[in-house]
Amino acid sequence: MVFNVVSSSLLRPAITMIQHSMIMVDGAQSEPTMKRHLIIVFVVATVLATVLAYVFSQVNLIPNPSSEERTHIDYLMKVLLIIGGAIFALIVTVFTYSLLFFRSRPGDKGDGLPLKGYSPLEMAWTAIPLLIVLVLGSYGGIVLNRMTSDESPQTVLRVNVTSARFSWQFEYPEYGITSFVLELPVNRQTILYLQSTDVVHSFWVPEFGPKQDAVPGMTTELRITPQKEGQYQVRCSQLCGYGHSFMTAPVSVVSEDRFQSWVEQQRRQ
Ligand SMILES: [Cu+2]
Repeated sequence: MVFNVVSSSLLRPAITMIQHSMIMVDGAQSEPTMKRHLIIVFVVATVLATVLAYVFSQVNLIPNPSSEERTHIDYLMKVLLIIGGAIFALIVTVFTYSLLFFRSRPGDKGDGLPLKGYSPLEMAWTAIPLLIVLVLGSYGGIVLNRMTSDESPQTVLRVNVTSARFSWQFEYPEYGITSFVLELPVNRQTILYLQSTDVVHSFWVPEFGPKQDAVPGMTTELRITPQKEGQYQVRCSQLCGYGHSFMTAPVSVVSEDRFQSWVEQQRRQ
């Protein structure tokens, strides 16, 4: 009910403006005035969309991107924000402008013109969103495909990750070592095989980007290609009990040489 009242009071001026623009197309009303309204709306919406696009392109929601996967996700996120910002700008401008210039005057109790049967408008508002969804969906699919495909088997590092309330353990099957520190060579794809011995946990290093759940009874995979040497931290990102917030483990991204000497050192222990 409340929604109906709000939406009809908001929608009516906007629909009136669209109707006026339709009449303009039909040539039945003063063209210059209507054209001017549409140009003003277009200019204001474009300026607002440009400002939002600039703000969104500068936004860094999670600091310090440090993996190839994170770069793809951040880029996708910015494209989504910029397109969403343009749609937001258009809607807000049309609504605000309509409320200012096309609101009903005191004493005006009449209805607006009916919109039914205006095919070009209906086709446009079906086709444009469909196109946007298809393009963004395909782009999302391409990013997902990149993030889930393997690089050459010779270069890939495989690590078995075992999560348990409230710790992480990392096993390197190729080297026969197990560690409580996740040591990773820089610029090399690592495939993490995640398992849980009790409840659902989730592997997340914010700087690396994607998360993946560790589910009891199955093995899930996560691919990470670290791009910056440094110290990071795995956090569990599924609430898993009273010690959830302490369920962290150190991550160290090092050069290939230092990784090899770490492996040697671990083997000797
Ligand atoms: Cu957990």
